[in-house]
Amino acid sequence: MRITVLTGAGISAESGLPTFRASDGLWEDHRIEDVATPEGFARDPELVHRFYNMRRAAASEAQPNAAHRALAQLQDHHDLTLVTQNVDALHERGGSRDVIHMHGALDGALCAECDHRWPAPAIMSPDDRCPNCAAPATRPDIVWFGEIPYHMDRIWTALEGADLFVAIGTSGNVYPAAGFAQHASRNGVECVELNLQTSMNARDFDRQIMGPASETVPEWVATLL
Ligand code: BV8
Repeated sequence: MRITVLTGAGISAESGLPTFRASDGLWEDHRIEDVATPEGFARDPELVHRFYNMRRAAASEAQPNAAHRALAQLQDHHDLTLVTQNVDALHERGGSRDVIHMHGALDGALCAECDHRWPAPAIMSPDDRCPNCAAPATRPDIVWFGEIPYHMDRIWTALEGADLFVAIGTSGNVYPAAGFAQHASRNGVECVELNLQTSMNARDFDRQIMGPASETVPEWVATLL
């Protein structure tokens, strides 16, 4: 069976990584929409690097949970395309391969000047110079609000060609990810949502399975093995 899965912050919540909604979209009294933007970075690169340095440290300490591991098991038995909005590496550390990070990853660094990419150091600062062109223009390789998500062509194709689309632990607030269920549904794909609370786009799904991901994902995967 061809399955396309989209995960959000909810799948990493039980690994100790706070979701965006849990903090009411705030970080150190800044709206995340203000920090996670090119404008925010241009305005205060030190603040934005601090935001990602803190999240990179938290993500490297966190452990994958039963939900991450269950998706890795699913990949051994079905034609799975795993798309994540998350910037942590818990899917990979839980055993998943070929994970599509549509919003980038904390482990990646990018040069805003020459587009060079390299593994991010634990701590990044505005003074760092690009290892390729030496410009002081390094940034986390993260897709900010107002920027184009990565791998969209591959994602649209995976949504259209799936037998089943499943969204796990995402609030359906942010586009284009929030539109994936509608896109799949329009292509005749069955859509299921696994969530702790009802999402903004719940009506786009044929079915909801409510509960914590560490319970609902292994149970759902078990029905497919
Ligand atoms: C783009 C990286 C053009 C950064 C992120 C007005 C209307 C509509 C859209 C817009 C608009 N104005 C602007 C836009 C576009 C904008 C957007 O959607 N804004 C929103 C705020 C309205 N989008 C963009 O700018 C995107 N780019 O549109 O480009 C384009 C369009 C189409 C095609 C090509 C190009 C780029 C957005 C990317 C921003 N970067 N992340 C970082 O991490 O710092 S977004 C970030 O927030 C996440 O990646 C995720 O995408 C998003 C929401 O997070 P969730 O993962 O859903 O987490 P959340 O906290 O919201 O919810 C947690 C969920 O988990 C809840 O449902 C909860 O119930 C559940 N949960 C909690 N615990 C558990 C659980 N579930 C299970 N078990 C548990 N234990």
